Parts: sequence; structure tokens; C-alpha cells
Amino acid sequence: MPQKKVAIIGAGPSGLAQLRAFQSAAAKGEAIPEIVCFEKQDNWGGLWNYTWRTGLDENGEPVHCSMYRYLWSNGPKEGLEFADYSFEEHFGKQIASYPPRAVLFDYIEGRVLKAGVRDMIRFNTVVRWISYDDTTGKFTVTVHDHSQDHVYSEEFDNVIVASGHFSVPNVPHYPGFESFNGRLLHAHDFRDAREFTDKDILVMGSSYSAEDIGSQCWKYGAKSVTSCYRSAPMGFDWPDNWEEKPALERVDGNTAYFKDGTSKHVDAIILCTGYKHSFNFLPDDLRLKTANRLATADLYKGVVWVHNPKLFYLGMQDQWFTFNMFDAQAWWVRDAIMGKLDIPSDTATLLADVAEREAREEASDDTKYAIKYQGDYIKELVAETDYPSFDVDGACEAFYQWKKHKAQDIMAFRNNSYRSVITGTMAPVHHTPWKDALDDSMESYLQNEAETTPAE
Ligand code: FAD
Ligand code: NA7
Repeated sequence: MPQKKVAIIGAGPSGLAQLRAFQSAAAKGEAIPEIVCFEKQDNWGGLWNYTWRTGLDENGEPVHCSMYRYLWSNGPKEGLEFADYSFEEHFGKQIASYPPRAVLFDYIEGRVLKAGVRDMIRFNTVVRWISYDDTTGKFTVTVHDHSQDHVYSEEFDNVIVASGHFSVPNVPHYPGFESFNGRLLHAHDFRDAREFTDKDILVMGSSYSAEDIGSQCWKYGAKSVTSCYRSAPMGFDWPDNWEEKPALERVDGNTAYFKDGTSKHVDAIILCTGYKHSFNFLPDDLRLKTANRLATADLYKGVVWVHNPKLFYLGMQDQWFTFNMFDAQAWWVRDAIMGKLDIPSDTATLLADVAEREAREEASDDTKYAIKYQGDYIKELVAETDYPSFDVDGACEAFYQWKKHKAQDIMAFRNNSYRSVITGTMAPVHHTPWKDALDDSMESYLQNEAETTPAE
């Protein structure tokens, strides 16, 4: 049989997981397909590849990065650790549980440097369009290589979309926005909390971005933080200069008016209103349209496009688990493409799998249930491949503790530490409480860490 050719779109954590999955099979002597990964940025790491840029990048493409300076992991690293590459292997010691962005970037990069997969990636190359030909059974992928300023097309047997879904902002309009006298931006374009030192800021939304961007601004000296919610408040015990209000109704000049009849002077409005699954390089019949949820629409096993099972999507779920879930998916997709796992041939069976996942997700809106649901999904995939099995229930436990610690003190939860489910060691407590640690560099984070605590 001729060698298959596989395209991967994106070299973020999901695309890199896919490259590592294929490389690990090759390292075991298996014949792997020819792999080409297209990445529009000039480096790997996806959202973790920080840039100061906003709007358009140096090539005129939309900036992918939604991360910002001073971002620390918003969940414990013990919930995302690679089963085949521990934090201790990478850093030579156990490190504290909520690493800043640069530390996690270094960790992600360490595994793929070790695997030696960089040559499989074509950087500065944006995927413009993908089509599928029923007669040849192949995909045509058209890309723009910005390094050569050259547009070309290539045929592939399989396509794996790993382009992320937290990059294209959902930007609502509220009356008065057009004449607001301050800074108005979406979280996607937020870069540096120091811009808002001594300012009164309004963060719209009640999810991770609102919580974390509001917290960053508070940490770096915002005069006040107001957050407002459409459905439900975040409900944490906020510091004195942080007030949570119901939905925004309108803005007049610098005054924001809320649903409860109250108003507030604000210097800046940061729209923490989420992101859109957006795939502007895919036609209708190949394009995923889904809400940000755990049971993604139209994906068998959460990865196979039910309307054309030669097309796969990675990491399209709402995420409790991240890197280790992408790994579980990537190993599964690798084995499906290499013919080691069967995908049912009739669409009805594929759709029934999706319906079952949706019904199970909808059975409860309890957070603990949702974490366990995604943990069980990882277990299901890992059991079907040679990805190293790990204590997923232990990782769920770290997330339960994290939720508890957030409820106890939202500005101090990152001072806690947890046990690795990969190496069994306990993370040291960080040398400085999060609220006082203004330097987010890797050098600072890794300084004076306590020595590794032996496994019990
Ligand atoms: P991405 O990281 O988005 O990578 C997708 C890649 O595809 C990018 O490199 C992009 O350039 C490329 N690409 C996109 N379109 C094209 C195209 N047309 N052609 C070529 N290349 C393309 N997760 C955690 O575990 N912990 C956290 O603390 C955390 N914090 C977060 C904070 C923010 C602000 C955001 C937005 C997300 C956060 N996440 C966090 C979740 C994050 O989604 C995952 O950690 C992870 O980055 C997802 O990996 P991915 O590869 O699926 O997508
Ligand atoms: P999320 O988790 O999708 O949350 C979006 C929030 O924005 C949520 O509270 C929404 O309210 C709110 N929202 C959405 N549209 C509107 C409008 N039109 N008006 C008011 N409020 C709105 O996105 P995040 O950016 O917080 O998190 C995404 C990822 O980034 C996450 O995985 C983290 O890892 C970091 P709702 O509750 O739906 O009423």
C-alpha cells in the first residue's frame, strides 16, 4: 500500500501532541505516514507562544495569541502533566503547581525538542482552504507560505485540524460602546495589566477570562475592578475594591449602567465574553460547528468528523483537562489513521456515539461531574492505545482540590500545591505568594524551589 500522507493544521499543544504520537510509533519501529504540519506562526506552542502584537501579525494574519503577560496557569499543573514526560524529567526537579506561561511553554517545548519533530512543521504557513474530492478520496490543502510569499496546494489522505478555539473573539455590542470615552477591548487583545494600574476597570463575563484578567489587574494595582455577569455571578469572596454586578445595560460617556439600576464610572471595559470555534479554511461539509462544551457536536469519540471520517479534530472540547487530553486524542487518532483502530463505517453509528456523549454531559450541571466526565473520556481513549496509562482519578482529585481552594480564597489559590500523578511527588509550595510575585519570568519561578519530596 502506498504511504499515506497526513496534514496537521496547527503546532499548538494539540498539533504537537499529534506529532509526538506519530514519532513515538516510529521510534518503536512502526511505519508511519508522511506527516506535514502547517503552522501560521513562526514558532510552535500555539496560545502559549506569547506575542506583544494584537490585531494583525507581521504577515497581516489575525494574531492567534490570546495570552497575556503575567499569566500563570489557571489550574494545577498536576491536572495536565504529560504521562510520557513529567515536569521532573523536564526541570530536573519538582516545581510548584501553577507555573507562569513561560514555564509551561518551556515544558511543552522540551518534549517535542526531545522527540525531534520540528522538521515536520512548515512555519509561517497559514492554511487558506481545504477541499475533499469524492472521486480521488483525497483532501487538497491550499496554504500561503509567508516566508516565500508563495501560495500552493498539496494532496493528503487525512487532515487533522488542531487550530484551537480560543483565538477568535466573541465580541458583543452594547448601547453606548461607540461613544465610550475609555479603552474598550476584548480579552483576546489584553496583554499587560500594568496598563490599568490606578484605573477603574469593568470586566464583562463570569468565566475564566473575567476572573483571571480582573485578578491580574487587581494584582498590578487597578484602582477598582467591577465584573458583571449575564447568567450567574462568579461568587468568589472578592477583595474590597472588587464589586460584582449583574448584566451591563448600556454605557454613557464613562458611566456603565447595570441591570439592577446601579451605575459606575469606568476607565476601561474588557470584554471577557469568550471565543468562537472558527475555521475559515473549511467548507460547510467539513466545518465543525459546535458550542464550547464537553461533548462536541459531530465528533465520534470526540475527534472523528462524522460526516467524513478521514478528517479529525483535536482539542475542540471545553477544557478541564488540556495537554494530557490532547495526548489521549492524538494517540487515538494516530492509531485510527494507521488502521490499528476501527472507525464504524455507517454515519448512524457515529452519530449515536455523539448523542450518547451529549446526553451523558447534559445529565448533570455539577462541576465535579463535569471534571469526572472529561477524566472518563481520557481513560476511554487511553485504554485503546499505547499512551502510558496514568492515574486520571488522581488528576481529577487535583481539580476538585483546586475548586475548593478557589472558593476558600480566590487571590491565594495559586499558593497551594498538589501531588503529581505521574511521578508521585508532592509539588513544593511556591517561594512567594501569587499576589506578591510580580515577576513572572521562568528564572524567578524556578528560583530556590524546595527539593523534590520523595514519593510516599
Ligand atoms: P492553540 O494553542 O490555540 O494552538 C493552535 C495553533 O494552530 C496555533 O499555533 C495557531 O497559530 C495555529 N493555527 C490556527 N489557524 C491556523 C491556520 N489556518 N493555518 C496554520 N496554523 C493555524 N490551558 C491550560 O491547561 N492551563 C491554562 O492555564 C490555560 N490558560 C489559558 C488562558 C487563555 C487566555 C486561553 C485563551 C487559553 C488557556 N488555556 C489553558 C487553554 C488552551 O486552550 C490550551 O492550553 C491549549 O493552548 C490548546 O491547544 P491547541 O493546540 O488545541 O490550540
Ligand atoms: P468562556 O468560558 O466561554 O466564558 C465566556 C463568558 O462570557 C461567560 O461568562 C458568558 O456568559 C459571557 N458572555 C458571552 N457572551 C456574552 C454577552 N453577549 N454579554 C455578556 N456576557 C457574555 O470564555 P473565557 O474567555 O472566560 O474562557 C475561555 C478559555 O480561556 C478558558 O478555557 C480558559 O482556559 C481561558 P454566560 O455564562 O454564557 O451567560
